[in-house]
This record gives sequence, C-alpha cells and structure tokens, in this order.
Amino acid sequence: MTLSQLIANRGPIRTIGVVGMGYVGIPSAVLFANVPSVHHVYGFQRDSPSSGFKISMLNRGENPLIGEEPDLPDLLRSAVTAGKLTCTSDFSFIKYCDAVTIAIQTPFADPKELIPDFSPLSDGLAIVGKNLEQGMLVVIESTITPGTTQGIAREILESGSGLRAGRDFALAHAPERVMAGRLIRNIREHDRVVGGFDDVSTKRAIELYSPVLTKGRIIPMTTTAAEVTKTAENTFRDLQIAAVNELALYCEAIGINVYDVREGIASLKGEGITRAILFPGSGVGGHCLPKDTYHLVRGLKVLGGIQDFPTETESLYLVARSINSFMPVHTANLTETGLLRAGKQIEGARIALLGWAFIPNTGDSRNTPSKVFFDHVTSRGATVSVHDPYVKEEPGISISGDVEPVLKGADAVVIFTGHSLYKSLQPARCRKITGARHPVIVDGRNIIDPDAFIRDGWIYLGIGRGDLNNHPVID
Ligand code: SAJ
Repeated sequence: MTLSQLIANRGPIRTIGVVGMGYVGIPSAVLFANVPSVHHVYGFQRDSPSSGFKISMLNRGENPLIGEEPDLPDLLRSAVTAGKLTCTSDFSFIKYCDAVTIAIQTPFADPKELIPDFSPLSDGLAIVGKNLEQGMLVVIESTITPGTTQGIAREILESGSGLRAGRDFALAHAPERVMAGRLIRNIREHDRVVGGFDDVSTKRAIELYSPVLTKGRIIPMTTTAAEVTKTAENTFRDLQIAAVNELALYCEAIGINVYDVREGIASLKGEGITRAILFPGSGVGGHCLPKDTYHLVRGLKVLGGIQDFPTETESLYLVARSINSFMPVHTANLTETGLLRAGKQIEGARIALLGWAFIPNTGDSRNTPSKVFFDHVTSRGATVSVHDPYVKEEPGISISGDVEPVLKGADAVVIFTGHSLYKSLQPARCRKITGARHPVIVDGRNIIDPDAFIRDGWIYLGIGRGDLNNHPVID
C-alpha cells in the first residue's frame, strides 16, 4: 500500500501529538486543539525536574510560560475545558496520533566546534520512532542544521519503527517562527514554510497547518530548503545587525554620530531600494540569532556540499557573528575608557549593570550578552551589581528588581537592555545615589538623553556616539 493510500485510510487529521511543551510546543498544541475538526491533542512533556511541573499546570488550563502571551491563556483554558487537550509524560499515546510535531530546543554544546547538542531532539525522535504507526505524519518544528530531517532525523525514526519515510509515514520540517510575547499571533499570521520529504508528506503537512493560519499562508518546499530558509532568515538578521554594529564602531573611531548616518541611509527609499538598516547595540542574545548561523554554516558539511568560494576567506556569516559577539566587550572597553577619564581603573571599580534580559521589556535572558560583559569586567577586577525589572533569577548571579540599591556607590552605570524603565532615569537623582562626583554612564541601547546626563556632570559614552564620547566633563 502506498503512503497516499495509508493516509487516505486514516482520513482527515483528528488526533495530534506535540512533543515538547515549551515556547513553541505550547502555543502549537493550543492552536491545534482549537481547530473544530480536531478531536484531541496530546501535549507530550518529559516529567523532568526542570519542566515536569508544566504537565499538571497545563492540565489545569494554566499557562506555565513567563511573560505576557496575548490570547494564549484563553485558548488554553477553552481547549482544556472542552477536553480537547491533555498533557502527559506517557509518550505511548503517540501511537494514537495522526500527526506528531516535535518542538525541542537544539542549542549548541560548543559553537566553536559548530557541534549542536542534538541529544534532546534525538531523544524526542527516538521516542516518536518507538511509537510510530503507518500513515502517520511527523513534523520537526525545531531549528535544525540543514540536512537533519532527511538525515539523522529520518534514520532515528526509521530505525525506531522499522518503517520507511515516504513509504510508510510522512515526514516534514515546518520551522517555528515565534517570538516571546507574540507566540499565538506569530503562528497564526507569519507565513508557514512547510518542507516535505516528498510531495505526499508536504501535502499532509499543509493539511495539518492550514487550519491554524489566519493571515499567514503556506510556503511549500523541500525539507532541506525549509531548513536553510529558517537558519538563513536568522543569519540574515544577525548579518544586518553586524553591519550596523560595525558602522557604529566606525563612527566612534572618526568622531561622528551613527544615528545621523542611520537616518541618512534609511532615508533612501523607492521601489526596489532596500536598506534594512537596523540598530547598533551592546550585543545580540536570544535563543535564535546566536546559534542559527552556526547551524546554517554547518549544513554545508552535513550535506557534503563543495562550495565555490574565495580562498582564504572566512564565511561572511561567521564574521558577522564575531562582530556581534564583540559588542559586549566593546561596551566593556567604553566603560573602562569612561572610568579612566574619571581617574579610576576598571580594577576595583563598582559597576551598575542595568538590564539582564536579551530583549527589552521581557524576562527572557537566554544567551544574554549582559553575561559576556559581566564575566569580562569581573575578570578585570570590577565588582558588578545587576538590575533587571523582569528577570528574577540567573544561576550564580544576584539580580535586583530595585534600581536604587544597584546604583548606590557605583562608579559606572551601564545600560545593556533597552527596558522602557531606563528611559526615565533622572541624571541628578541617579548621580546623587551613586555618590560619585563624575559617574560614568554607558548607553548600550541609545535609550537615554546624553545631553541631560552630560549637563549634570556625568561622563557619557554611547555605542556609535563618536560625536559625544570625548565630551568635556562639566563640573
Ligand atoms: N538586536 C540588535 N539590533 C537590532 C535588533 C536586535 O542589537 O536592530 C539584538 C537584540 O538586542 C537581541 C538580539 O539582537 O539581543 C535578538 O533580537 P531579535 O529582535 O532578533 O529577537 P529574537 O532573537 O527573539 O528574534 C526573533 C526571531 N524570530 C524567530 O526566530 C521566529 C527573528 O527571526 C525575528 O526576526 C525577530 O524575532 C523579530 O524580527 O522580531
């Protein structure tokens, strides 16, 4: 019997399994469960010490994710109340599903070696393989190195089940494109790239995702093209950020204001003209950009492609990564310059670090560049106290939710995250709290008014602010 016949015998997708109750899995499961034609959704979650608590929370209709997620709580409650969503650590229920999606993180064990830590995903694939039945659809939503779906993922599923992709079960990659704070909207409104192992797999995956899309449309392609799309779309964003970060360093070196230049460049408009100039900053964090470039570059090795490329030339994408990874160090260099102008050494200096989250007004601190800065200046002998209005805890680092105790006695104040709260910092009041005659302020996100602080006697330095970084100190 062909795969098409096996799928036809199953009929429409009625029972769905989602493996991994995280930022991607939970909104996915909730949206699938709210599709009228879907009978039941199982949210699969290992009962691990760090995440097992989510199972009972979700079954009570409570959202375990931190931060505001519009629409998610209501959709979750209605799905659970209707009895259409069950979370469980019993993965044997996978065999009752018509389709299973896998949304498990693929972090890098060591980016230097370009080796991702596939163990969590491989474990998830192995469990799905063990419970795989003929005619089922398996979709990987995690961000993966190009070549993974048709490569090791397919091998794990086939060896675990004794079945063959494309013959006995459908296989696809439909990368997630969600951002904390707008999970439901992103899934509904972003276009959905769907890469099938073969046309039958693509068709079945389109049937799975179409009902949850509102504005978004399906973009069908092969699994490898889908894997490259996802990793490249984040690589391109990292590249754009690196381009403006290098421009900021250039403007500092020649004493001009990068924001004047940015405004000038952005003014070039018209059909066919694109200058997506982004914003320079103290670094690039998050669960996407710091790692997806390495996934993309590694894809060439996995797929064994021989790329025609200029000799002795490093990948542009890896150069972009090194520029963005340098920005927290540059922020530390600006801090040291400011301290020297205040007659202080970085060794023994007290630094107030404002902002631990990697994006403004959230508690998400994954791969935060603040940590790179913290480690760098601490290794140079500085004492750092950290404030963040949203991030409550970080292993090994104490974070205060109250800004005044962090400012107290500080020789330098460094703004690392563009939290709105920092826009209202009052120069005179903050300087009084520091107790320093000419405290240093380094603005990593262009969020404060430099003149107000300079007029009050602060030593100001800002990323890209070559026009101000040597300003006279006002007594
Ligand atoms: N950043 C800059 N300058 C910028 C933009 C961002 O320094 O102009 C820094 C941020 O401070 C942060 C990091 O880059 O530390 C990442 O910021 P982000 O806005 O890219 O946030 P992410 O990592 O959550 O990116 C997500 C990605 N979405 C998905 O993977 C589905 C990314 O593809 C999106 O482009 C991005 O959201 C978005 O556009 O909002």
